[in-house]
Order: sequence, then structure tokens, then C-alpha cells
Amino acid sequence: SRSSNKIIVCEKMEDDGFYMRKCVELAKKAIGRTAPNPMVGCVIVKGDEIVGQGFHPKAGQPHAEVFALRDAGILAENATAYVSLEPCNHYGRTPPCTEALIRAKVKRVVVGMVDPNPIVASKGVEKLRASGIDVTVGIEELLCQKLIEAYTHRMLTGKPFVTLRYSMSFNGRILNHLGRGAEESGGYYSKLLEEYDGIVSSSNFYTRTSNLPVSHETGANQPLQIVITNGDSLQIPDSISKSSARIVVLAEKQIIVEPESEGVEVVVIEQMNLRKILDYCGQQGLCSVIIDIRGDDGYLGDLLEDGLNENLVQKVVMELCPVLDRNQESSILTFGKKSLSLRDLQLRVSNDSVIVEGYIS
Ligand code: AOF
Ligand code: ZN
Repeated sequence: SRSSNKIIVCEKMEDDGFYMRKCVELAKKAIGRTAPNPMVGCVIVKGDEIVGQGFHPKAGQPHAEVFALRDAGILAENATAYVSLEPCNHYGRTPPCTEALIRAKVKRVVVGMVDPNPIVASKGVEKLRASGIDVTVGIEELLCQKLIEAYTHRMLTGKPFVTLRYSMSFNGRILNHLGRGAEESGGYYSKLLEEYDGIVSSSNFYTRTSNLPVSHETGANQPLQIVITNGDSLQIPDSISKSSARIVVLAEKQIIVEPESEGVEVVVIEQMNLRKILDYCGQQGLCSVIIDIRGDDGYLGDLLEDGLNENLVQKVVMELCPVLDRNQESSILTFGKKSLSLRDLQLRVSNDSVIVEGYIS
């Protein structure tokens, strides 16, 4: 019954959640492609019908609202716009979405979360309200925050959101190679790589591998390969230097990389540490990186330990492999000097491996 106001309010709130979840779904169509910008989705609703939808495909291209308004055309007038992130109110690579919404004469705007970008930060909401538009903020807020946790982290710290990944044996050794779950095409690692803007690994790994960790998802964006070395030279296998992978070698000093290849760039970072590596990644516009650590990564392992002490790592994805590893070179990483606990654990099985992930509290 629509006879009492109270019931109408409840129904409306439920609908708001439904359309906001739709926005998040749309936003994810650009997974791994929007850095340094966030993923954003938008739907325009008239009555109980979606008359327009859109998402932000890539930095430099129009924002989600612009695509959704174009899709809705004149039907946007008096409609409600749902956006997973507060509409921007500034001239960046593109003009302000607030103005586009005002021009289209929408009646109401429902926002998932306020934009952590200090040049937006509630100014978008204020501008819309000042123009007489009814604005609701904070619908499905946790879902929207989770969607852009990497973007938010970089916006607030200047560094990318960092996930540490490794494969571990049943006897607690970090494997020198990828576990079977990580190797599986279409497995958990392939999906993870699709989401991240960069992957940091040691030169050790590059000299002995013929396959880089890449996403096998169809049309997936491939992360930038960041190779860490303190050596004098680096031999990259032909199969890799001839692939389309973009590689940046971060070295302590000027080094010789062979074969010379256009896809490989060398950047010198003196007295390297994880903070400097991540500052470099943040400056390059990467919102998220995976640090892929192997048991024999002595140098990168040391940088990682210091980085953990400095709280530079946000998440851990561990692949527990059903093997007893007798390799004496592989190590039991101490992972820093202080104890850290993990929260929001998730557990699943992927091709004979158990994948456990959690956020560092
Ligand atoms: C929105 N909708 O779809 C996105 C927003 O350089 P620009 O013009 O692309 O602006 C980038 C900033 O705009 C970005 O840092 C974030 O604050 C916001 N992103 N805003 O209204 C969108 N992607
Ligand atoms: Zn915008």
C-alpha cells in the first residue's frame, strides 16, 4: 500500500540501492583501465525505468554521467541520476559533470560516496543542491568505497594500493615459482592481474622465466611490469622482450639491460626502498600494484620487510600449495619486524591451491 508516507520512503530507499548496485556493475566494465581515475558508473531513471546508462572508460575520456546523459537524451529531464561517485565540479581533462546534470534538468541525484579528491570533496554535491536539485548521498556506500579503494588510497597517500602475493608450501616456504593456482589460465591470478595497474617483481624472476604473469581475461588491460634490481646488468629473455609487455626496470645504479628493446625503460633510484618505488609508481599514475614475491627474492624481500614495517602494504593474497617443498634456497620470509594481523579474510580453492586473502589492519 502506498497510503502511508513511511512505506513510500522505505520502498524508495530499496530502489536507490538497486540502481546504485547497477552503477557499480557498470563501473566494473572498465576494470583495470581507468587509472589514475576511479571506476564510476551512472544510470538515469525515470519512473521505474532505466532510460540511460554509462561508465567512465578511461582517463581522458568523458565521465560516467556524460555517457549516461547522452544515452538518456531528452528523457533525462525530471529524471533521477544515480552515480557511484560524487559528480565532479571542476575542469580536469574533462568539464564538470555537475554542469552537465544541471543542463540536462535532472530532478534528483543519488550519490554512492563523496569524492576523496580534495578538489571535489563535497563541492559537487553543494553545487547541485545550490541549483535546486534534490541530492541523496551515501547509498550502498561500502560497496562504492570498495570499488575504488585503490583510487582513494592513491588520492590520500600519493602511493598505489599495494597487494602482496606469494605462493607458499604446506611446510611454510615461499615458492620460487608460481603455484599451480596462479599459473592456471583464467585462474585467480589472471583475474587479480586484470584489476591492477602494475606488478612489482625481482630481476631474479625475470632472468629465469619465459612467461610473465599476465591476465588471460579476454581483452584485459595488462599491468605495467616493474622489475626491481640491485645488479649491474639484466638479461631479459627474448620471449619477454619481444612480447607487448611494458617493462620498467628500477635499478640502484645505471645498468645494462639486454636485449635493448623499446618496450623496456630503465629508471635509476638511488638507495632504493619500497617507499621510493611506490612514490615512483604513484607519480606514474598507478593506483594499484601487486608485489609478487618469490622465496629467493633476497633483495626485494628485504625491501618488502622494511615496507611492511612502514605500513606500505594494504592487502595480502596467499596461495597455499599442496606441496612439501625441500628447496633449500627458498626462504621463510619473516615479513617485517612487527606483527600484523589480517581482517576481512576470504578463502577459496583454485586449481588445487587454497587462496587466502585479507587486508592488513
Ligand atoms: C565523475 N565521474 O566518471 C569520474 C570522476 O581529469 P578528469 O576530468 O577526468 O577528472 C578526474 C577526476 O574526476 C578524478 O580525480 C575524480 O576526482 C573525478 N572522477 N568524476 O564525476 C566520473 N571518473
Ligand atoms: Zn565528472
